[in-house]
Amino acid sequence: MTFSTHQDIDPARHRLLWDAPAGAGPVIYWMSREQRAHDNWGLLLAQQRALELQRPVVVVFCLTTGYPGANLRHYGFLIRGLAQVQKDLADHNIGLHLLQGNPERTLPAFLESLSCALLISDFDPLRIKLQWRNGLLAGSRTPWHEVDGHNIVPCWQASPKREYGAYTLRPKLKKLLPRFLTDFPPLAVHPHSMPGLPPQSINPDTLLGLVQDTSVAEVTWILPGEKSARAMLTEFLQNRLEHYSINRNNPCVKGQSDLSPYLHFGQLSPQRVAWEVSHSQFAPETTEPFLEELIIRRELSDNFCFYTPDYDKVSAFPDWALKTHDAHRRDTRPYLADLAELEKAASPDLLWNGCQSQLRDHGKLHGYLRMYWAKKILEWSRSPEEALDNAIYLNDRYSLDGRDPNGYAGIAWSIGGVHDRPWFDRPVFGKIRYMNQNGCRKKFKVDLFLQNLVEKSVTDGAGDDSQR
Ligand code: FAD
Ligand code: FO1
Repeated sequence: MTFSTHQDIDPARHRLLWDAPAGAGPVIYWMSREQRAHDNWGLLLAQQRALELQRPVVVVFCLTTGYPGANLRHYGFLIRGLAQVQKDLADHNIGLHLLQGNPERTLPAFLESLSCALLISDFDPLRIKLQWRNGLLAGSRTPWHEVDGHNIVPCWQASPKREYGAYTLRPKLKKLLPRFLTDFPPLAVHPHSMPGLPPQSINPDTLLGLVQDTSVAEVTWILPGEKSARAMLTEFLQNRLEHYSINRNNPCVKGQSDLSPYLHFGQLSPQRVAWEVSHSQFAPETTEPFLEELIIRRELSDNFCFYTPDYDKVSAFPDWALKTHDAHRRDTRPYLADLAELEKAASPDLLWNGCQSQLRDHGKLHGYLRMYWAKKILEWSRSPEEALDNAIYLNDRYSLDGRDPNGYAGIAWSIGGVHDRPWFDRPVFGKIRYMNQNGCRKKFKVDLFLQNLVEKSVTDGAGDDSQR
């Protein structure tokens, strides 16, 4: 297989973080957000540079078993997916090396020991990733490029500032999409082998034994890894894309793609999804609603986190939302929930309890209900601060796709009016957009949703590891 020429990787997809003379060893790709062998701009750039320099490519992943908010459910998905990436990369003569521990502690010695020629890493706007990156940059001796393999239009190219909403980001993305929404070149079998670094073999069961928080079980309805992700995409294109706009807001129907866990762990490229959808048999009117979510809404979330360092704090809310929250701090709440009650799905609201059960047992709450779930937490909390903390805690702990810019933006939208506008003033919510159960009853059959949930928990085996 021949490798495509340099111009295949648009230089605007990456940026130089640190300049220094190249070492004599391999090009190293530090995989983190993009956990896949294919359709991965970071890995493709590493291979391109290694071919120019006639060097091996080494991939390294730093596994921190105490990643904030993560537990067995998430590590199971991550580690089982990574084991598949390792095998796939081995078939391309590229080793994936796992370092256990915080990258700031483990990565410098690894780079040094191999005389790294050039380091390539994944862009990620989340705080922990910036801490890792900035900590490492302080002592860096290696030339280092960062690649945005998650956004179709690289986050820093799309906009130089925090956007007000989808309506301000959309035209900017649409202008740049013809340039960036391309197909990917294939990953080649790498011609230069890495001497002196014995191949590793990831054993998921051994590694999962190291996970600190084992209190939330893995789920079995979705299989981890790049192959399963592609199979889910194919199934969505064949069976569900056509009716997405009608079905997506109905939690009684399987109308969404269910791709978010794969996208969160980087087991599937959003650009691959967008490419396949826009080259499907369906007319633009059919595919547009899905692409609006996948591209505009998702990239708006990265824009929010990238330009808002306090993206998970009330201080990230717009001024009008801060003012309206202050004006309603003393309003009487219809019910005051504490975190333990919420976590147990023991509120007086059966629909909310159903949402929380789906999140807790299934590991993914339907998209429409996520808004209802978060807005009720606001209504029942002593303050917007408490509401935000509890919603983020529960989402990150139970959702397979949690700990993601989409989650921080979605919760900030629901509780703090981020990317939204002021609505009519009402108790507790102030001018934050209101939602209640009557609204849900107009949209879908609430009782059927609750009944399906009970039946599903019997047949699903959610949390039952014996089915793996
Ligand atoms: P589909 O409807 O099939 O959409 C395909 C993809 O488009 C999604 O995987 C996602 O990448 C993107 N997308 C869809 N809706 C949105 C949206 N509103 N904002 C940004 N991107 C979107 N998404 C997460 O990935 N992780 C989270 O933790 C998360 N938490 C949320 C919390 C709240 C309170 C709210 C209101 C939304 C949250 N979302 C989150 C956004 C959205 O609900 C999910 O992305 C979607 O339901 C995932 O299911 P799917 O892949 O089947 O979606
Ligand atoms: N990224 C890493 O580089 N190392 C980890 O050990 C790690 C653990 C982890 C656990 C749960 C989770 O949801 C994400 C985790 N990530 C880890 C990061 C992840 O791959 C994504 O980059 C971000 O969460 C999305 O921005």
